Parts: sequence; structure tokens; C-alpha cells
Amino acid sequence: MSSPKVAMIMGSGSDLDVMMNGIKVIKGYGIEYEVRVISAHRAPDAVGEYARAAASRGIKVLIAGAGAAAHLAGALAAHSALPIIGVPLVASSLAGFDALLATVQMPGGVPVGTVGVGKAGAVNAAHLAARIIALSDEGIARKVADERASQIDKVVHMDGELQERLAKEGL
Ligand code: RP5
Repeated sequence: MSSPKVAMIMGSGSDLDVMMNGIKVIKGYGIEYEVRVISAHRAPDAVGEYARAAASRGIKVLIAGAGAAAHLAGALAAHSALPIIGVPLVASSLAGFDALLATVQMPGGVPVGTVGVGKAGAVNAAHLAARIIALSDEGIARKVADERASQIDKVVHMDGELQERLAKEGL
């Protein structure tokens, strides 16, 4: 079995339902991955150990999903020079705005690429990770191109349906 290229880390098991949307995208690309729960606040030493070992294990991109005072992506970035994508999640009465600010507002020199809050963020984190892998993997680059082409087809199809409907209504 080959070693994981992308790691999907989350702060709690309660994050899995949303992060699953990204896991499915990574799997769809055929990229080797691993999924872990490692909390920045509840297991800070484990976060450091994991992040420091990741590059030597062959991991190329870390995706970190966390909600509320979401410090997981930043904590990973403190311990690793790998590209890190943060996914802010909804986990408190602040509806993800707290996690968005905690993830995106990193000090200069400690980058976390932050995607949108919730499901679309998890999905986009996975597509972004695939694009990073694609820079050095022609097979994945082809799949990224196919994925983009299929999105164009979907919009063309939607436009066709819309035109038909308007014509039927005489509009
Ligand atoms: C964050 O706190 C986790 O990422 C999760 O989104 C949130 C709540 O965690 P639980 O209390 O459900 O474990 O650290």
C-alpha cells in the first residue's frame, strides 16, 4: 500500500460529517489519504508530533477542519512547512464566523490557506489539495482537468435546460 499524500485532520469526531464531503472528493481523485482526529486544544503535543513527522512520511498537503476557536490549522502550520489548508466549521452559536477568523487571521510568515465555512469549504480544500498534488503528478493533473471540464458541461447543460424552459413559457 502506498503512503498517504493528503492528510485530513479534524479537531473532533463531531467534525466528520462535514469533512466527509472533502474526503469523498480526495478519494474520487484516487489520491492516497489518511483521516485523523487531533485536537489543538485537547491534545496539543500530538498535533506537534504529527505535523513534524508529516513531510518525512510522504504527506504533501495537510487539510485541517475545526470549529469554534479553531486553532488546528494554525497549530499544524506552527510545526510544519507543508501547505496547510484550513476549513472553518460551524460548531458554536457564532455559526462558523469564530472558526473563520481563528483560521484565516494568521500572523505573517505562518501561512494557512483558508477556504469557506462548512461543506463547500471541505469540498474546495480537497480540490485545492488535488491541484497542489497535480503540480508534480501528471495523472492527478489529468483528473483535475477532467473535473473542470465536467463542471463546464454541467453549466452548459443547465443553460440549455433554462433556455428550453423559457421558450416553453414564451419568455
Ligand atoms: C473544535 O471544537 C472541534 O474542531 C469541533 O468543531 C468543536 C467542538 O468539538 P466537540 O466539543 O464536539 O468535540 O475544537
